[in-house]
Order: sequence, then C-alpha cells, then structure tokens
Amino acid sequence: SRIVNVAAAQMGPIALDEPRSSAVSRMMALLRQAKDEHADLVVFPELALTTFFPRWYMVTDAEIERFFERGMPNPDVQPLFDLARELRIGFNFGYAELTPDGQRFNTAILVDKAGQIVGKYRKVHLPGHFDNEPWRPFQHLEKRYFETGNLGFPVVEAFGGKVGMCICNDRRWPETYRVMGLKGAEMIVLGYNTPLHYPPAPEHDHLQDFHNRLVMQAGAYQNGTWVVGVAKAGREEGCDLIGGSCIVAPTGEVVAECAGLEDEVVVALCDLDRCQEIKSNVFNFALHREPENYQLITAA
Ligand code: CDT
Repeated sequence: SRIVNVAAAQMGPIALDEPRSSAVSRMMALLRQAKDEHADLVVFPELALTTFFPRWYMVTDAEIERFFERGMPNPDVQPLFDLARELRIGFNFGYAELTPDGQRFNTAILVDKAGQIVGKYRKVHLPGHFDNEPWRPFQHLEKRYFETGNLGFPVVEAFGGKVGMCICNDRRWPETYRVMGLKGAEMIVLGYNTPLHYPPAPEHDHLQDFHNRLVMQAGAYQNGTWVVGVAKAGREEGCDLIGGSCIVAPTGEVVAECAGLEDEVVVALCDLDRCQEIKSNVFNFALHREPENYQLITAA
C-alpha cells in the first residue's frame, strides 16, 4: 500500500480588511494541527489568502490588484512555507496570481515536504459573469477578474503518487476529472468558495451541499481517484459560503468530512493503491472506454 495521510484544512470566513498575515497565521495553525495528526499533505481552500473578492464589482487595476499576489512565495506567505518545510509537511492552496506581464489567474500550487512548488494550476472553468449585475445581492465576477487558465489540468508525481489539481467550479465538470483520470491521477486536490445562494436559480439553493458531494463523489468513482475538496466556509462579508469539506475515496465514499463552518482540520489515511479497485475493474479505461463514440464532447 502507498498511504498518504491527507488533511482537509477548511477555513472560516476571511474579512475584507483581514491582512494576508492573519490568513497565513490561521493556515499555519491548521498546518500544525494537521502535523499533530501526522498528515503528509494539507489541502487549503481556493483564494485562501483573501476574502472572496469576485463578489464585488471593481473597475480600476489598483482596487482589483490589491487582492493579487505578484510572486509565490512572497514575504507574506513565506512563514507558511518555512513552517511546512520545518515540519516536513506538504500543502496546496489557492491565490489570485498577477503575472509579470499583467495576466490575472485564479491559481493553486502544490508544495512538497521540502518546500518546493511541484505543481501549479490556473483555473479553467471560470463561473459567473463579466459586468456588474445590480439585481444580484452579490456579484460573481470571476469572468471579469481572471483569464482562463493556460496550464491544462496538471497531474504531477508527488507524495508517492500522481496528484491532480483543479479549483472550485472545475469540480462540477466531468471533463475535469476525466482528463486527469486519463493522466492516471490517484488523488485530486481542490479548494472552493461556494455561495449558498445562487442568484440565477435560487430554487436550487437547498441543493448546494448535495451538488457539492454529488460531483466530487462521482468524479472520484468514475476515475478511480481520491478527491480532497476543501471549502472556505461561513458568513463572509454578508455572503454565506457552504462548508462540507471532505475526503472521498476512489469508491466514491466520503471517508472524512468537516462538521462546521469555521477553521477545521479533518484527516484521512488515503491508500493510493486503492485506486486500482476501480481503475482495474469497472473503469478500466483501456478495456472499456469507447472514445470513438465520444467525439462530440471534444468538439468546440
Ligand atoms: N468559486 C467558484 O467557482 N464558485 C462557484 C459558485 C457557483 S457559480 C456562480 C462554484 O462552482 O462553486
């Protein structure tokens, strides 16, 4: 067996005026808790360093780019990297990335136990809208603030196996998991910020937790991979975000889950060899896939 002890490190709300140093301190406390439980890898949420700023309409580069990181690691985040290296524990978290040539991405990184960035992902499925829509109680302007990711869906050799990366809305798309499944992913790590209220279809609000579980459990099972999904949760600047951070086995079973909406760690021993229970059987791709019949889904 190849066991990775994984921690899902859910975070409660981050206030608009909360400095990066505070978010990083909270992440360091969660990292220590995870280490106390002998974790190898800690998974944090999407946009873990700031409040979920796409809920506000902004116009000027200055007001938008204060939420972005110009380098990674940078001095604000370096203490997290230092602690993790000292404790010999890996981690994954999301942040808003501003590149030297001015591109903006919703990004996540995977860092190994030696403190090296071994994986980087830029979010492909950007939900929401481009312009201010005053009828909404809050905005969801990811399409305005981010460009579509240009790194594909990476699967990297790390933690003794193949680790895939995606972010939040990506988890709702079967193609996300299947592309990584085809690359042999044995564990997919992802963070999310999911409002409880979905203004275009409020009749589905009561299904948010169900849909969250549905997509991650299906993605895990249909590709024979572990999935670790981690929320930023709770009432953030008046907007309720779901929790429900969990670790899903390749069978689709939830093996660990957070109970509340605050900073919280749950861990699970994830045996990567268990992926073969699915990958060698019902979803043996080489034996059972019929790609000639799937051509429509790869057409634009
Ligand atoms: N951050 C993110 O991608 N959130 C979306 C919200 C629903 S679409 C407006 C999600 O898929 O969870």
